[in-house]
Amino acid sequence: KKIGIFDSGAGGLTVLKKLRKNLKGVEFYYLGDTARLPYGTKSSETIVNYTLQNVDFLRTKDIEILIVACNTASAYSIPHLKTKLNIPVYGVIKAGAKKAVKVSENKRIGIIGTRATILSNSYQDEIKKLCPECEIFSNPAPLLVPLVEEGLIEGEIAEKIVSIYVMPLIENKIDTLVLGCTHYPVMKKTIGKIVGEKIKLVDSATPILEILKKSFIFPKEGENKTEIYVTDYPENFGKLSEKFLEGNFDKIEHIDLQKY
Ligand code: DGN
Repeated sequence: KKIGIFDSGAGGLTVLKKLRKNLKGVEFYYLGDTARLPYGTKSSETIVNYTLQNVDFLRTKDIEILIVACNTASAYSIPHLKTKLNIPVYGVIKAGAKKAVKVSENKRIGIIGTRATILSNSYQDEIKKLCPECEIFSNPAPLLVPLVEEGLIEGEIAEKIVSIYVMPLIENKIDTLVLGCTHYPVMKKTIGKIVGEKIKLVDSATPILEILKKSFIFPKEGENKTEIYVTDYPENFGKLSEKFLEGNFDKIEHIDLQKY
């Protein structure tokens, strides 16, 4: 199977990591649109345009499944992608919302994400569809994306910033916190330290893996192949990828999306 995955930057690597660890015999094509990151502060039109261009590139790799490993792009682009493509398309929001409803016991769910994701109300709508009685508390946490892209994921500064974003949610007695941005799981240790053990963290990677396993038959054996493409300098991204993926990949290359 050939799976295409994209994010605005390194965040989607948290999804790629999970899939690489748990699936066999898959060719992964990852695109990080680093030249145009962040998406989380942009308008819905811009986010949709960027997404469609990213997908035009991934289609040149003959992908059979598309994973939108970016909550911001998932919030605005899934219907556009579904009409444009004749392959299965999975966004991280629906998957994450379903998981949050499943694990929450007190039905008080917190969400952090980029400003665009929170403003789109996508998580809120998906959760309400599945659980009308659920109470939802959300807070945009925009500074976490640059912290992750800079590798500043632990320590005093990271903890302070995480606290500012999650404290208001904790005060509302949530028992589940959705990490509604694929960058955030990289900071899971820090986030876990701030929220404490009682609050369950839901990220985008596990629900996507579960959906794929349910929907397709994957080979039981076979090496995976991973190619990474970025729209800006590959050097830094290569270093980040090694760190985030905890393993090597077959290639990393700069691409110019104008050509696709
Ligand atoms: N990783 C992206 C997400 O899940 O929303 C957003 C990162 C960004 O572009 N700000």
